[in-house]
Amino acid sequence: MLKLYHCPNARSMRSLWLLYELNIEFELVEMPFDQKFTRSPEYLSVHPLGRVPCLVHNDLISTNLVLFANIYAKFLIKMIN
Ligand SMILES: N[C@@H](CCC(=O)N[C@@H](CS)C(=O)NCC(=O)O)C(=O)O
Repeated sequence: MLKLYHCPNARSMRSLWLLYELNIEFELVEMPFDQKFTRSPEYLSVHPLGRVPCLVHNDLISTNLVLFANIYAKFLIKMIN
């Protein structure tokens, strides 16, 4: 299943909105918008720059909102249909 790492009040809100709009099933990992969390060793092992959004699907990790919005969403729609 897809997993979205998100912080409230960050640009990852757009990824969250997109997944809800597309009605895609995903697991939400929400953390405070605070470097104690975004730069924790645990999160840096997922996203080495410690940024959100981060979308994980199997071995594919998407860390760029623009890429995600323009390309990955289309890929996901095709994959799901
Ligand atoms: N290139 C990334 C940039 C992501 C980014 O800078 N996110 C900010 C939130 S808006 C972030 O994660 N900041 C947390 C930090 O720097 O600790 C994208 O377009 O998605």
